[in-house]
Amino acid sequence: MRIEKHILEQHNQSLLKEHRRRFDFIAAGIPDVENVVKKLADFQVAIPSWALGTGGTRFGRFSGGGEPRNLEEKIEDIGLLHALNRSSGAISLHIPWDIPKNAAAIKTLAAQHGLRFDAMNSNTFQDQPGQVHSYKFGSLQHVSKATRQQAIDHNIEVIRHGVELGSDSLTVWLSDGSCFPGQLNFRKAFQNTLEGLQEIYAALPADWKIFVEYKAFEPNFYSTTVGDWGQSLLYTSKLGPKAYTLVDLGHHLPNANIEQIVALLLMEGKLGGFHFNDSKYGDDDLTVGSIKPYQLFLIFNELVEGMDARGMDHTKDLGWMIDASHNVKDPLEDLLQSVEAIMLTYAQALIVDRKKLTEAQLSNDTVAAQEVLQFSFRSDLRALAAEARLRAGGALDPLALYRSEKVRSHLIKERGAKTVATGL
Ligand code: PSV
Ligand code: MN
Repeated sequence: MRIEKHILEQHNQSLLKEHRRRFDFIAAGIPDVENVVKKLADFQVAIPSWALGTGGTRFGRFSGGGEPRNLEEKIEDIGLLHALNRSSGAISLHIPWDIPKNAAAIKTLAAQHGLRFDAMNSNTFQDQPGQVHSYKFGSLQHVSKATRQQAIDHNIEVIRHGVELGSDSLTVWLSDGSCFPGQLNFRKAFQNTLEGLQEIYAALPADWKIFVEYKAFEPNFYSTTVGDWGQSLLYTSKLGPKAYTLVDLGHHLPNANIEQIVALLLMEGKLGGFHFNDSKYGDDDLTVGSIKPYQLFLIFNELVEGMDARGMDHTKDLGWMIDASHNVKDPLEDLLQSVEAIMLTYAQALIVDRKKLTEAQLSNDTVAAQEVLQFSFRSDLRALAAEARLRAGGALDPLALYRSEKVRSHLIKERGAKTVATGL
């Protein structure tokens, strides 16, 4: 489904006067507000192809209907999001959930929606029909060379698909690990995994990056072979300059100081990608910013400070992706909320008074440092994000327009109430 241009314009027109009032008010208090709005307009967050269906747990899955039935429909859904918010201009594929049958046609379709292909994701955490060797006891860490080789070959095949689509990075998330003490020799599991990653690394095209994603637990509940940022950094340091660590917000033990992890990885030039979500307990995959918005702000504060310290381009030097999938919301509404939460938090980090913060740090003025950060966090910057969208041709209130256009009902009519998108 597409939203007609005149409908979008009508929507914006109806909200314009109130928007102007809000924007002028907040803009008056922000030095260099134009620069902030431009950065917001340029910032794009990739949507994973598995987030367009309702997620499930082992206890059940409750589809809301109208889920995309194939890759073409997934692209159509992301194109719709992008038309509404102008900030979802990339798609991230999981192979084999979304193997493009005709890569050239898929690339053209995506381009028609203004989308490019972000990082490709391999999958060696599930067995696929007809697969020769099982990943029940791991993939790259496996004690059998044949299983490891199968996992290596799969990753190389994913790179090949990515090259055809114009992607330039591979994200490897391994569920490898163990469920019980004694099950694994930790050193051998690490070395097998490293050797496998080295073979995959060797197959990367010259301009590609590989992201090694870590996760504290699940599906393995005793040890994980890429379990934390230290282990990921060990692999990526040994692999070489094209290897980076990927931080997924949900992959830490409770209360981990993610902002400090981000700061140090950036300092080392080893932060490559980011997966956004939120959680209360573990890898809950809830909407980013819905549970711990202050933590998200502190992380963005380090991201902006750390990227600026290295002269990095916010828009393309890190891979930004949403990685969430839960059980109760309309996935498209959830993604609109997710992108909005990211934009607002990015904006808050952009307006932090760095000079004042440094002064406070250098004079050990803890109170002043907190005041600086919380001033930004408590600023309502929704009008800045809306202005960026407006200038980029998007909707002032994407969610309201999505609802008033009854997008989900149209999708159900078109695709059916019982469709199930590929993914978890
Ligand atoms: C694993 O929990 C993860 O975060 C990885 O990024 C996967 O690719 C994704 O979720 C989907 O399973
Ligand atoms: Mn992830």
